[in-house]
Amino acid sequence: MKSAVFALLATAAQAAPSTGECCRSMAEVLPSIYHGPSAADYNELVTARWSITAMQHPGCVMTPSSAKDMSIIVKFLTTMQCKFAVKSGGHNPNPGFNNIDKGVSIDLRSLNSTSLAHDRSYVSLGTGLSWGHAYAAFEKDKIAFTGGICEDVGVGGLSVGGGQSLFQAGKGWVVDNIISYEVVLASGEIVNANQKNNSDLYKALKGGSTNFGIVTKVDLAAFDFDGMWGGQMLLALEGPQAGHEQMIETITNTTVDFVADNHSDTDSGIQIVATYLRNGTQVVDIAFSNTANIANPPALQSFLKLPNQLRNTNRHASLAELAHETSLAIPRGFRYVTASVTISNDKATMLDFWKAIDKVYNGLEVKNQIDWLVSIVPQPKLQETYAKARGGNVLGLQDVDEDQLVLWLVSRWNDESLDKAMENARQQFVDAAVSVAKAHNTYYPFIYLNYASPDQDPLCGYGAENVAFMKKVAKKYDPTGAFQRLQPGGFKLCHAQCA
Ligand SMILES: Cc1cc2nc3c(=O)[nH]c(=O)nc-3n(C[C@H](O)[C@H](O)[C@H](O)COP(=O)(O)OP(=O)(O)OC[C@H]3O[C@@H](n4cnc5c(N)ncnc54)[C@H](O)[C@@H]3O)c2cc1C
Ligand SMILES: *[C@@H]1O[C@H](CO)[C@@H](O)[C@H](O)[C@H]1NC(C)=O
Ligand SMILES: *[C@@H]1O[C@H](CO)[C@@H](O)[C@H](O)[C@H]1NC(C)=O
Ligand SMILES: *[C@@H]1O[C@H](CO)[C@@H](O)[C@H](O)[C@H]1NC(C)=O
Ligand SMILES: *[C@@H]1O[C@H](CO)[C@@H](O)[C@H](O)[C@H]1NC(C)=O
Ligand SMILES: CC(=O)N[C@H]1CO[C@H](CO)[C@@H](O)[C@@H]1O
Repeated sequence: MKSAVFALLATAAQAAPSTGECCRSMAEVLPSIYHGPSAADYNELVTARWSITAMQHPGCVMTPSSAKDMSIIVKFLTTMQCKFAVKSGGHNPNPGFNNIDKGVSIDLRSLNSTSLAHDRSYVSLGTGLSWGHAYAAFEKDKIAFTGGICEDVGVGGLSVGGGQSLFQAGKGWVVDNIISYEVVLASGEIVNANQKNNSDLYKALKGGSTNFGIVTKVDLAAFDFDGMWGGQMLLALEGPQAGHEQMIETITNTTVDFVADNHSDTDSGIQIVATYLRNGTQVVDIAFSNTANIANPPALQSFLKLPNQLRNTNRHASLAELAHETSLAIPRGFRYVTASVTISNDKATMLDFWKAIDKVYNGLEVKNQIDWLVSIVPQPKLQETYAKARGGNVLGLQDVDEDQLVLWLVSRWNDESLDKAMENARQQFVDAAVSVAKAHNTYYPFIYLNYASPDQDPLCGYGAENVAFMKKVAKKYDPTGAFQRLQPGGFKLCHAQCA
């Protein structure tokens, strides 16, 4: 195998090769994990994406099942100068972020190993796993770890993008719980990045996304866990006990008070989703969690008393069950846009934010063809304090001295002809949120990369110092800039236009 690889590399074309040449080489060196357009599973592989906007037509798909496979693939692609894309859970909806027209698509689905350290202090997860499968795999061991709140989201995307979990207040970002990354560099070399070895790469990967290499495995801090309490409460925005305006104000007050006052109960969490459906239904969905398995904890009492309740599924359940329930509201099969803005945890800003984005929504001509979901994701400043113990990250939040809220737009539709209008609506959402926050002096430049629209610049949001650091690390581990030039998907350092 090895000599065949190098023989092919030696004859690789000097000029940019065609997709056909790249895929023929892939088929030749790794036939058992090669899927060309005529393969029976090609269509399933290229459509395995959360949003239809992410579906494209690569020349071929590779499904490496080991770091060694990945090393051969990457070495080949970088030597031949072939374009490629990388996909883990496939949840990023931005066109081209996890997929590619022509080019080689690398699907991580067969990197699905799970193991528990002898001392139970960490799990090792292949980066092609979904979080739902990862949680379920360790239920019998009574072990849990930070990870996605929805079941289908991939280990890969969260491990290099940040990672918001149900353990946010108590454990911090997913990346702050990663003990070691196994990474394939542009040269094909397989390295570990952790606090001892390649510690600069380790830090840069914690938020730096697709700029350094392909992560094949993570060691993630784990802890004893035997189930939790949580579920969802559905509230009518216009109902018998309260009208729209009063509901918005009450929910806003309750949320901001919770985020401000309840760091002491780091086991309890909430996420608010205002949901405006195409049929006119307007509801607020609140996802609850108590990871210490305490039912109706004091910290969440004020939410449990909110008016206009339509449904309440709170109960004792497993992490995997709750990850399943949370996923139901944002299923596959639609075209989606997402975007995100970060603000301080402030009531007045939030009230003006709701007004401003209702105006955006109500101004859309296509209201009856779209669903419009706006999430409020608490970011207690406490969550940023965990980074330091493992050598920091590049998110630029370590010195934040106030609680924040991440505002996340998720909007969906079916008809491709609405794409432009929805990209516009997404921009209007961002503009409205930013201008309200700036007016209240509560705007913060951090943009959660995994929620960002392609028009946003989350790398710059990490701050100039982190951008400079990431550029240095990218140059060291990828001196020819292969991940900048050959993997167009994702937010790239070479395109970061920081003010
Ligand atoms: C329904 C839904 C629920 C969500 N819930 C959460 C949540 O609970 N918490 C949260 O933090 N975010 C959440 N998100 C946002 C999520 O983090 C992003 O969508 C993220 O991009 C998904 O990761 P993925 O692996 O599924 O996606 P992919 O689209 O497969 O990957 C995302 C990006 O990361 C790159 N990438 C993936 N794996 C690797 C790797 N191993 N090495 C190098 N680069 C890689 C890809 O090339 C791509 O550019 C959610 C999104 C959706 C749609
Ligand atoms: C992991 O991936 C391999 C290769 O695709 C597959 O055969 C196997 O069934 C997967 N294992 C699990 C637990 O999904
Ligand atoms: C660091 O690298 C050395 C040499 O390659 C290796 O022996 C050691 O196990 C590595 N340590 C960690 C924590 O990865
Ligand atoms: C919300 O909080 C503000 C400021 O604390 C207060 O003035 C207002 O009355 C509260 N509104 C509701 C509906 O609780
Ligand atoms: C609107 O759609 C939702 C979800 O499909 C459904 O639950 C609800 O009953 C519908 N409402 C109306 C008024 O038709
Ligand atoms: C505003 C709020 O919800 N405060 C609660 C925080 O948690 C304590 C106990 O955990 C409650 O007593 C407060 O009411």
